[in-house]
Amino acid sequence: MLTLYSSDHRLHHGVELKDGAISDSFEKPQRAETVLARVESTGLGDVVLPKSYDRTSYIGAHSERYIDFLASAWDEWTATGRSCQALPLVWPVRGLPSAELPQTIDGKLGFFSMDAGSPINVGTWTAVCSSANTALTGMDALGESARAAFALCRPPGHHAGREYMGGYCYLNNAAIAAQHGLNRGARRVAILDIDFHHGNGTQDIFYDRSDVLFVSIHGEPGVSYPYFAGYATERGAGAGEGFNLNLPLPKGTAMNEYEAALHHAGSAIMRHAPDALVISLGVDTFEHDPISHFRLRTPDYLRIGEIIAGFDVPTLFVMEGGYMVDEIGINAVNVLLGFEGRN
Ligand code: OKP
Ligand code: ZN
Repeated sequence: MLTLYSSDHRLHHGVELKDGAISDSFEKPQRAETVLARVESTGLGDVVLPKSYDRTSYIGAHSERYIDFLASAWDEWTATGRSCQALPLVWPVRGLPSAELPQTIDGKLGFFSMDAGSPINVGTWTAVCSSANTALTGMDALGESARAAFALCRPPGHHAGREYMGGYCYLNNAAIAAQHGLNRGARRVAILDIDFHHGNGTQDIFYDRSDVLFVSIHGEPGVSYPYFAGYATERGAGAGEGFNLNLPLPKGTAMNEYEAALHHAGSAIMRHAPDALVISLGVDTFEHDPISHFRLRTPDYLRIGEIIAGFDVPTLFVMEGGYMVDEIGINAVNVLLGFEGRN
């Protein structure tokens, strides 16, 4: 399987508000480097650089004004005399009356975010574009008739909505790749999100559309981030009704129950008969993940890959979360090896 990877992800390294104190983000460069090292040591296949794409390739999944905001946020922030990372501090929650776009960067940061989990630094936009381009190049590989490809994206993308960042995410790499597949002739695409956290951003982007089926298996929102999306009752709207499938599972879920959910997801995906399948591949479902609450074990990831291969759809794997840095490489690549029948 071909892997797409750019070291430009290193240009982004952020802070995180953790237990009330500012510290180093769990979402750090070493994550992608550990996965790359495992791709190489297992001989998964060639590793190639992503191509470049212009900003128009991100539109469709995102609005133009959101992309403009991301591209200029660092300059607007530093123009106010600040040199630390940019973080939002105020949000337009229920009950606040204005939907007007603010004119200054402090207002824009809140307007275009769901939480304070996506800091903006000097290299963030370059890294974010390279991550999206990695996913786009992976979709192009499927278009050139590869059976599968692995977009080793960083930063992740699935919490980023049409007009907001959050949860370490800026551009929604999986959604951008899915839209690109449609632009290049796919009639229908499915996205299966197996990150521990609900892919609220991907759901947001395709909620009213029937050409993209979104399926997510995740920790139940009553007790798991992102808390405000991911219930089974969210089934899509308008033309998209029935094309959004949430499969929330309780804390402590292990492979038995997880596997049942994965088969359920598989039936929905095969019914959709997509020309391409995008997997939002998070391995924070691991038993020792520091921020999540499922109990999957290392060999379970081989089985997950094997089950996904059984859906028999050209498949693009897009890297999302996974914060147990020592094991993220082994677990993520196990999914790919399992998919290829190397288990
Ligand atoms: C990103 B991805 C929980 C804090 C949650 C944000 C988590 C973002 C996860 N104690 N902070 O889905 O892996
Ligand atoms: Zn996650």
